[in-house]
Amino acid sequence: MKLVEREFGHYYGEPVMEYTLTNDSGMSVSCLNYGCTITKIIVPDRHGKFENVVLGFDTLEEYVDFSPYFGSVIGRVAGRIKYAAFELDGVEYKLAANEFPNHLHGGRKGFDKRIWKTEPVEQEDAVGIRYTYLSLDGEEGYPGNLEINILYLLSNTNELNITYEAKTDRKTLVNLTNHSYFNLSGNLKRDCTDHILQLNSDRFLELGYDLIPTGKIMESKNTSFDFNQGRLLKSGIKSTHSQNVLVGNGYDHPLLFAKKGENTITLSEKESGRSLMITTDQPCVVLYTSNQLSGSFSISGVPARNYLGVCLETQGLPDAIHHPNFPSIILNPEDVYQSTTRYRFFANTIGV
Ligand code: FUC
Repeated sequence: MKLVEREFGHYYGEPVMEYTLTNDSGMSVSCLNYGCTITKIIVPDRHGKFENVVLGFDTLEEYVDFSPYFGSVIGRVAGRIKYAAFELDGVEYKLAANEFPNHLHGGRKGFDKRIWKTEPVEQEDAVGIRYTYLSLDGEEGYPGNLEINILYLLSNTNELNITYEAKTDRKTLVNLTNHSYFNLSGNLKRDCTDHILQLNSDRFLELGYDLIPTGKIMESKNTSFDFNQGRLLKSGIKSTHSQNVLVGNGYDHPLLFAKKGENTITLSEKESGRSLMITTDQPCVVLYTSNQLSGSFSISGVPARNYLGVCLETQGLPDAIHHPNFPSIILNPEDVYQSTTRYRFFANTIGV
C-alpha cells in the first residue's frame, strides 16, 4: 500500500494537494484537499489493463472554472432545496439561491469548493485520507457550527470505503454524498449509455420542471425506472416516459431502495468487463446520467458531452425538509450524523 502526495495548484493562495492511494494489486484513487474531490480511480479491465473510470480534470483551474461537481463531496445538503429556504422550530432560514430561485448542492461555495484539512491514514491492509472541515454557523445560510469528518479508505480488495460523520451545536440539516461521474469503459473511450445498472428498487420520486421532487412517489414496475433485473442506461435516455424527457432525456432521479439498511447497486460495462458494486446505508440513490454535461470544455482531452458519465449519489431524499413523508435530514446537537458507502471494483474475465 502506498500514499504519495503532490501539489496540484493554488486556491486563493492556499496550496491544493493531490493524494494518490495505491493498493497492493495496483488499483489507485487520487483525491484533492479541495472539495474532497476524487480526480481519478484507476482499475483493471478484463485483460488487466489499468485505466481511469471517473471524470476528472488535469488542473485545478479547470475544476474551479468548469466542474459540475466532478468527484467531490456535496454538502451540507445534496440536491435542491425549493425556494432556497426552510423552517426549523418556527425560524425561517434563507439559503444561497445558487440555482435561482432554488438552492443546489450546498450553495455558492458548498463543501465541494472548500479546502479541507487532511491527514494520511496507513493501516495494515488499507490506505486512506481523513478529511475534516468546520462549517461555521450561517455558512451558505445554514444554522449551527457543523464539524465534518470524512474518511476515504482504499483496501486491498479493490474497495474504496467512504465514511461520513458530522456533529452540530445547533439543529441543522445534513445530507452528504459523493458526486463522482463513473465511466467504466476506461479513459472515456465510450459513454455511459451502454452501462447496465442493477438495484432493488420499486419506487422513485417524481420531479417537477425545476428537478425538485413534487412529493409524489412513483411505481417503477413496467417502466424505464425498473432496474431490478438490470437495465441499459440508454433505455431511459431514449425513453418517451415523461419523467425521462423532463430531465433532458435521461435520469436525474432519486430511486428509493426496496429495503431498509444496507443496499447494493451494480454498474457494469460489457466491453471492458468492468463492474462497480456500491453498498450503502442510505435510503436512496440519485441516478444522474449527465444529461447537461455538454459544454465548451474538455475532460482530459475528451470534449464534454452529455452521457459521458453516470453519477450514483447515495443519500437521503432531496428536499426532504419540505416533505414530512420523507425521512428526516435534521441533525440535532445530541446526535451524530453517520453514513457509509463502499465502492468495490472488479472485472469479469469470462470470455478472455
Ligand atoms: C446532479 C443533478 C443535477 C445537476 C448536478 C450537476 O446531482 O441532480 O440536476 O445537474 O448534479
